Amino acid sequence: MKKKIGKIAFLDSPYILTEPFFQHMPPLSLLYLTAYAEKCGFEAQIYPLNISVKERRGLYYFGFDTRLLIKDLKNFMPDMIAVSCPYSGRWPFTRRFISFLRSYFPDTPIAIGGIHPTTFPEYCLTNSEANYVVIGEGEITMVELAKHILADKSPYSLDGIAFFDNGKFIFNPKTKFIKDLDNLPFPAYHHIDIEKYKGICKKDRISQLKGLYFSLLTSRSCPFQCTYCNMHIAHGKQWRARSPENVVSEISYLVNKYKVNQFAIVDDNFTLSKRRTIDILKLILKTNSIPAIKFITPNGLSAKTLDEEVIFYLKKAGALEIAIAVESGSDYIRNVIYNKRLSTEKVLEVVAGCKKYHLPCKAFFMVGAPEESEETINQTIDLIKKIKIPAYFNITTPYKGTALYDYYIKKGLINEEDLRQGRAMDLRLPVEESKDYAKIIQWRRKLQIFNIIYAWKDIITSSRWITVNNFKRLITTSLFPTQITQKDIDEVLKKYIPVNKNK
Ligand code: B12
Ligand code: SF4
Repeated sequence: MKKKIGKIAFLDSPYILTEPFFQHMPPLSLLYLTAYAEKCGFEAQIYPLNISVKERRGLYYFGFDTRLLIKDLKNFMPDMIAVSCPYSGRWPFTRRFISFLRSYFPDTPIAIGGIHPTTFPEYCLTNSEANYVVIGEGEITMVELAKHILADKSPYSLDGIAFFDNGKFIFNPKTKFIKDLDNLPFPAYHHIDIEKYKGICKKDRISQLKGLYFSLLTSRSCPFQCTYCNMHIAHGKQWRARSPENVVSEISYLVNKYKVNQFAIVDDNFTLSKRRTIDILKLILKTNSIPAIKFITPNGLSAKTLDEEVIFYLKKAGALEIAIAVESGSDYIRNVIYNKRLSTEKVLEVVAGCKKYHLPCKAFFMVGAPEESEETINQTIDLIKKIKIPAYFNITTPYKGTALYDYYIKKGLINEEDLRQGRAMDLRLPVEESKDYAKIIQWRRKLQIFNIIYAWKDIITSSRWITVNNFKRLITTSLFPTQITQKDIDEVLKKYIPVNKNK
């Protein structure tokens, strides 16, 4: 066997949530990074989270059995450790987790990546014991970084890197993105204990899919400019798409190798090109090596890219449910504040199309935009009454790198430090300091109650999938939401991520 050029350990980082929402598969980012590092001649190992514990007050902790993890890592003896921080709310955990790793591996270079370090590279480096931040899309930079370190060369000239060099902060923004995604290897599922995940998915069913499913990423980025979205800082402004043949060959590979025929399509904008979407769906239907598959789109499709023909093919090719991002019932909030460029008529048309083809559809909304008021909340209620589909409500979060962020900072509505520390991050983390917090929570609850009345009646009386547990979860999170406080975070960190400097 050809000798590997070095070893990289890719680790997820722990988190807490108010729902038992364990990751049903390791994050795609790590699966892609691992696969690419292997393709480039590295020995790579992926370490997904392996414990989930119900904490007090309805909080759930997802993390590592740390003793086992250290044992495994010591056996592997990586030349480099790479840790993911996939969203801001995880930062307090990622940071502590890095200190934990550092106490066992004092000299091993640690790189971090994901949207939060990408947004705040200098802060994340000065406030953790990591050595490098890989900015944005990470496959190529990560491999180049590891090669530089092994060759004892400074990564000074790499695209998309941040680090300190003798106290001087070096920051090279991300400017080059992978043009032809068909050249990437498929995610490294061969490193995953599939049986274990089958168990998790069986026990904890949160979507319409029954049992194990795989995530599929058929494209990266999105050309739209919603004012609350900062995905561009990781994946650039240009939409890059895999060919239908490449996507379908991945599906065929996964179905045949793992005997799993369920998928979650997690693109930023899967349906942007109508031609490509329909080509993928038709190809799925005519490929003999693929039996009937089922899929969902958990992070939302752009409603303005959908029409009856696309909905027809989505349903025909196996969509069990789609989600659409509506964000507000107020045209003003949706189009002026959020820049969605999506009319209420289009939302109604898409929902009607889904009803026509019996494709269950759910809607995502946000609450708490600048200029949100009783009036705009009532407009959202009016829309819920009309569409009568299940709706989910997140709190508007002005991530750095968005137009909304600039607005919030200018108006003094948010403190950048809260965002940096991963604190002001939707309802799941403490944002009680933010000025209109209590009002936003009240609005959200009002919307949730209307949603239960108007949408869930429709579901319960229809033949749609629903479980007692899911319904219980909806009622509990709507009427008695648990709020995570800083104290909860501190306690969980101490309890589950021990940091012992004398190791
Ligand atoms: C798919 C997705 C999900 C899926 C995840 C499915 C799965 N199996 O992984 C679901 C629907 C579950 C989800 C949930 C949430 N998500 Co989400 N999600 C996304 C989405 C659309 C794509 C992520 C993805 O897989 N991309 C594909 C991979 C290949 O790209 P990537 O993750 O960016 O990774 C690349 C680079 O970032 C980098 N990289 C990443 N990690 C690392 C680590 C190292 C060491 C290195 C070197 C590089 C590196 O290299 C990777 C490969 O190129 C992003 C938007 C986006 N495009 O980033 C939002 C996004 C990440 N999610 C977001 C949020 C807020 C959430 C939630 C917290 C929402 C909520 N309130 O519930 C939850 C968290 C739930 C949880 N338990 O983790 C935000 C984060 C914003 C922020 N600053 O925090 C994003 C950016 C969307 C947004 N703009 O609002 N999400
Ligand atoms: S459509 Fe989605 S991915 Fe595209 S800019 Fe808007 S929120 Fe971001």
